Amino acid sequence: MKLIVAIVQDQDSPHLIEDLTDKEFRVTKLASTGGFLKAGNTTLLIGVEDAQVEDVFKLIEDNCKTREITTSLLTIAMPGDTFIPYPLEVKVGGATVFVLDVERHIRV
Ligand code: 2BA
Repeated sequence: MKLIVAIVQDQDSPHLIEDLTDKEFRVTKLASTGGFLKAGNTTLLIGVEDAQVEDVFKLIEDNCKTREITTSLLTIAMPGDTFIPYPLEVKVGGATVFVLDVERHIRV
């Protein structure tokens, strides 16, 4: 068995969760925050049999889009202790996915 940890953009998570549950996958949604942008994203925990991992990957690929985000994280120091925001373009991936081996799974 594998545990798929998928970090996806908030906009993509409702459709992805719907497709996963339609296909009878079990999924847990966690509200998370990206360390770099400090913006909200969604982390999904999906426990599946080994043979189902590719099916889940396909649903993630179908639902998660890469987007260009403009942020003002960068600031430029100006004379007189003034800082002006500088726009920074960041490409946020469709999804960041980790696949972990599950040693034991119990449902009681
Ligand atoms: P954030 O950390 O907010 O990162 C958002 C996007 O900013 C990243 O998109 C990447 O394009 C850029 N970025 C991140 N760190 C950077 C840095 N040190 N320098 C320059 N640009 C940087 P993605 O790579 O698609 O990541 C989207 C979100 O997935 C991340 O949000 C984070 O929450 C998670 N993530 C990505 N890689 C991860 C990893 N190795 N471990 C844990 N979480 C990860």
